[in-house]
Amino acid sequence: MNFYATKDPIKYEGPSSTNALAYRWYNPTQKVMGKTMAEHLRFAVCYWHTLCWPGTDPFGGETFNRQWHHAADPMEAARMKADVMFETLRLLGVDYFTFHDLDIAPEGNSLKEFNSNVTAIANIFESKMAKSGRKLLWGTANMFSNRRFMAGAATNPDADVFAYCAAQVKHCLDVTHGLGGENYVMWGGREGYETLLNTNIGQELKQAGRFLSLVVEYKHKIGFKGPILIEPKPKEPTKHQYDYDTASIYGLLKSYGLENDVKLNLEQNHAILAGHTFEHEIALASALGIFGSLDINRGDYLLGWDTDQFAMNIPEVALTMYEILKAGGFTTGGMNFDAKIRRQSIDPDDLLHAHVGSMDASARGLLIAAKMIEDGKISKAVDARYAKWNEPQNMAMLAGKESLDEIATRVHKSGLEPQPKSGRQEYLEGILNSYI
Ligand code: XUL
Ligand code: CO
Repeated sequence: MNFYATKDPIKYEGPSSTNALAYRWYNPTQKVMGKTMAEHLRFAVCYWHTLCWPGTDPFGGETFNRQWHHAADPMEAARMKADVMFETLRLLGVDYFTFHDLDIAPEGNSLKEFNSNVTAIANIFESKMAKSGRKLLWGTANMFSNRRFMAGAATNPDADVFAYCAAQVKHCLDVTHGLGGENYVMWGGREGYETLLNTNIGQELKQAGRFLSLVVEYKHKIGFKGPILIEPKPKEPTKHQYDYDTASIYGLLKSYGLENDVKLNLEQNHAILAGHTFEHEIALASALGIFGSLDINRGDYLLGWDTDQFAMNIPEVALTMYEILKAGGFTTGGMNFDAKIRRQSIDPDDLLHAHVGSMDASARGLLIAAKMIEDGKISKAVDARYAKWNEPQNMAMLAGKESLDEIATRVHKSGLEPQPKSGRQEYLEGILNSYI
């Protein structure tokens, strides 16, 4: 299918290139701290924004007029989208893609028909993947678009919806497993509520915990090796969403005993909707041992909703990459472009410019973050702040070897008087800017 004006794969041409569709910084084979850029960044193109969204907004209709949105046969449209996805990966030189079941195939008139449509397209993927060497970063089930999910998926007051969701996720996880998917994602867009007047929170949380446990049990049953990833978001579409942020999900995982099987897929725009920075969410997930993967995008700081723009702000991306490197890098995770072009960007090649720009910003961010780590000035300053914790007495205190009254006795005996030290924030911000 002829979709893009660009026909040849986009290449690395270096920072001085004047070609608008060339990588200036993303050089997949370039080594950074012992790994290639491709190994560090593990980019993925997402189906939903790239191929399914027609450019609508709450006040206006379709602007993109993609051919497949006007095909008479929905399976023919699905096959066109599959062709364009693999053409996008080829042109960008990106290894991974991601999808919701509903992105890749039409629902039909029953779950049985939906499952068989999903399987038919997955079979097409399988042969395209074998030919091209492209891979699936993750699959996920769309349990928020159809009206049956209007009051939630697993947390729906109607037990029939819970059971339906179990059947839908089972198939989507089977398909993801069959395609060698490296993770399986669950974003609970409607797992929340609009008003407490019609909601039993305690009951809904029990359902959420049971559903997640069922998915984890099934993952082990079929030998799916990758983690289940929950994607936090505080609101939109629901007013209050249970998977609010890293901290609240950690609490839920602990209470269900699932903290070793489930990790997080963190998204920049969701972090800022929750009142956090992206790097805060990554650093916290890493400290709690539940960091998994990223949906890389950018929210608008003036708007209270999920604008899902392509990440282009290099200093911000550098701070993201710094936390990723400190966390030890990705294992099964990667950087999924859960990002959409603006609805006025109606030329097919705008999709390529968006990905290339954001991949270059990520590569620059990676290089800056590597400098931050290798130079070590920032981490030295942090280590110095905590240095006293390495003294044997204080190590014992932290390890629980002293009781509150024993510590109090010691403090009185020694006449201990804490001496405040500078946090040196502006010094550190200056150091950071020297790397950018
Ligand atoms: C919604 C969102 C989803 C998830 C997958 O805000 O980010 O697209 O990434 O369901
Ligand atoms: Co997302």
